[in-house]
Amino acid sequence: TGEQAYLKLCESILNNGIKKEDRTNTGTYSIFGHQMRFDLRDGFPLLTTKKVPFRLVASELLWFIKGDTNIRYLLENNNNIWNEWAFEKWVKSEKYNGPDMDDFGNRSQQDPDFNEKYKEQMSRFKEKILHDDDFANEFGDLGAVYGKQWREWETSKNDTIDQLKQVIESIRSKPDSRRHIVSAWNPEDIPSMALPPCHTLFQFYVSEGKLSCQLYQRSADVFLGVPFNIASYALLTHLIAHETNLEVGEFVHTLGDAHIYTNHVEQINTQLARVTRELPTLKINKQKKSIFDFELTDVDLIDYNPHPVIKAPIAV
Ligand code: DHF
Ligand code: TMP
Repeated sequence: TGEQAYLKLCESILNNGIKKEDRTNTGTYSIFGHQMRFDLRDGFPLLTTKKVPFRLVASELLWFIKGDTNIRYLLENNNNIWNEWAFEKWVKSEKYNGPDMDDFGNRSQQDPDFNEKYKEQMSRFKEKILHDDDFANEFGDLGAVYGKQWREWETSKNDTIDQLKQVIESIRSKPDSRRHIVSAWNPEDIPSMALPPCHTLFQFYVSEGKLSCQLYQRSADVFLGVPFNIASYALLTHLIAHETNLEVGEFVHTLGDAHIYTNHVEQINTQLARVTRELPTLKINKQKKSIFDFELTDVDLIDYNPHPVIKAPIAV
C-alpha cells in the first residue's frame, strides 16, 4: 500500500541517505529522486502510523484553491503551519523594533529564555495579523506563492492565467490530453516568495474514467511536509474528479531532494516501529459541484483511527 511505500522511503533514507548540510543549518540525511504510488481507491492516504491533522491539510488546500497567499485566512481557521515564514519577513523588516529575532528557528530550539521571547513576539504577530488590516496586508502575505501562481499567473501582456480553472476545463473537454499541467514554479516571481514552491508542478491523467495525478516535489521534508503533501494532492484529486464526473485513480508522488532532518530521526524510528492501520474514507458534500465553492465543512474524514501524534521541530 501507499503507506508502506512511505515507510520504505523513510527506511531507505535512514539506510542510504547521504549526510548533507542545508539552508536551515539543521543537517539532513538525503537521497535524490524517488517515486511513490498511492491507489486512491484503497482509501484516503492519510498516514495511520502517526496522527496527521486532516483539518490543517484541508484548510491549506482550500486556501491555495481560493488563490489566497495571506496567512490571515489560515489563522482564522486555527492553522499555524505557515506562521514562521510570514513572521520571518516581519522581524527582518524596518518596522519591527522588538527584541532581536535573528535565526529564531534554531535559537528557539536551543535557548529556553530566547524561546519565551520568541513565543511572545509570535503571539503578538498573530494578533496583529488577525485584527489589524493594514498590518495583515503588509506582513501576512507570503508573496507570489502557490495560490497566486495557480489562479493568477501574471503574463508579459499584463493579464493573468487561471491555471487551475484551465486544467479542469481541459480535463473535461480533452481527457486524453497529455498537457493537463499546473506549475507553481515561476522563475520571475521566486525572489518575492517567502519560500520557493516545494510542490512545484503537477499533471493529471485520465484513463478508463479515472483521474490520476502526479506531483513533482523538488524538496521533501519527509517527516513533517510529505504526509501533508500526500493528503493535500489526494484531496485535490478527489475534488477535481468530483467536478469532472470521474472516479479517482492514483496519486503518483515524485520527489527530488528527499530528506530526513537529523532532529527527526528519533521520531521516524518511533513511527517505523508502528503497524499500519485501515485507511480512512473521504466524504465530500456532493451538493457542491465546483471546487471553487468548497468550504472546510464540505469535506470530512471518517474512520480515521491513527496512532498518536509524534511531535517534531520544524526547520525554518
Ligand atoms: N519547512 C520545512 N522545513 N519543512 C516543511 O515541511 C515545511 N512545510 C511548510 C512550510 N515550510 C516548511 C508548509 N507545510 C507542518 C506541516 C506542513 C507544513 C508546515 C508545517 C507541521 O508543523 N506539521 C505538524 C503539526 C503542526 C500543527 O499541529 O500545528 C505535524 O506534526 O504534522
Ligand atoms: P528549501 O527551500 O531549502 O528546499 O526548504 C524547504 C523545506 O520545506 C524542505 O525541507 C522541504 C520542506 N517542505 C516540504 O517538504 N513540503 C512542503 O509543502 C513545503 C512548503 C516545504
